[in-house]
Amino acid sequence: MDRGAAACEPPEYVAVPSIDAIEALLARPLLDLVYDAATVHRRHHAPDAMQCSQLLSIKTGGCSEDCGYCSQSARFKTPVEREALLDVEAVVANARQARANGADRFCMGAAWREVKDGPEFDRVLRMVQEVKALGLETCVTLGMMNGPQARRLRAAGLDYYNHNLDTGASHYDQVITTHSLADRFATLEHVRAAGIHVCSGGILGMGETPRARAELLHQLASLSPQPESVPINTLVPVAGTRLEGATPLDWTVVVRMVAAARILIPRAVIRLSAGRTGMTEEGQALCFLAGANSLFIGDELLTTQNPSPSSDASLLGKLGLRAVAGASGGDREACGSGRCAG
Ligand code: SAM
Ligand code: DTB
Ligand code: SF4
Repeated sequence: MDRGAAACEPPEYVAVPSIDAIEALLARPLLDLVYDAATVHRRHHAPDAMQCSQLLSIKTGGCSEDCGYCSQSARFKTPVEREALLDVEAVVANARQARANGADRFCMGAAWREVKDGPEFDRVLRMVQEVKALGLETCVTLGMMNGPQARRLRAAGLDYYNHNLDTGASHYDQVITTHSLADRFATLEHVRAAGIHVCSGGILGMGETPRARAELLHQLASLSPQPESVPINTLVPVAGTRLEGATPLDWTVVVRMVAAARILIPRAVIRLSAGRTGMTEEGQALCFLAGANSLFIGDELLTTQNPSPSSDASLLGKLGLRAVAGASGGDREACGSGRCAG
């Protein structure tokens, strides 16, 4: 990245850089990269603020798709059993507990290829309405959907839709063959057009090349407008899935991806998402310095383990981080030079 005048270092990109440039950004000396990401982070976000969401799997297992990482695909023999869509009351009780645990956003996930109109979708709409009425931000991840479905979710009070690009275009077909990257972009367009905030990110550690990681960041940063929320997941290997034996990543790869995401998508909330059980406190702290400002809290993600609430409370306490709604301290852009995209 070019260095600008001392008054506004590091400059932010005014246009999304090429994939080559992003690959070079990811390969910079780690501490230089983290330093620049931390500077960008502090320009746009309160550095002591951590947004906390809690997840619930509202419809588990039995999914038709072949996502190579997923415990919920019916194509793999995994420890996860197929279950029916939960009742609204059970979901609301879980959301109340999440609120008591300190979450300000409640994310509901369904092991569906796509949303289908009918009584089950109507039930999800009631879940969104009732969780919203608790004073929580609402998020769902239901697979692909069309425009009218997105508009109904918005009308029910949905704040965020999570739909990940998962990996770079050159690696995508090695991970998923039953729906395409183009399908994913189409769903994100429906989300955006309905006025729902976009939550989209990916998974590291699926055997992808550094080039594919740069492609993923390029794809995410090129969404226009950029996503409000970017989850960076590390593969949680699940027995029976195609990727159960994937080579574990070095922790520095995660830090680099968080830092580059922060630089390329400066206003987004960057979520250090699945995979924290495999990270040290020190590794997570470096991710927070590099710009990660959102976490999932609670013992479980959808079907796999997350760090315990007490260990997370201890970590945030040690680092002087506070759980806050939204996590952004507002746009802290101070540079008036016009060189910075802001
Ligand atoms: N079926 C919907 C879909 O695929 O969009 C929603 C649920 S799906 C489980 C949500 C996201 O969780 C996936 O897109 C993927 O990025 C992430 N995920 C699933 N299994 C994972 C794993 N084992 N490790 C890391 N991330 C995972
Ligand atoms: C996201 O990017 N990560 C979350 C959420 N969006 C839905 C899901 C992580 C799932 C990890 C594997 C599991 O628990 O099944
Ligand atoms: Fe898992 Fe979602 Fe893929 Fe289904 S579509 S296999 S739930 S990631």
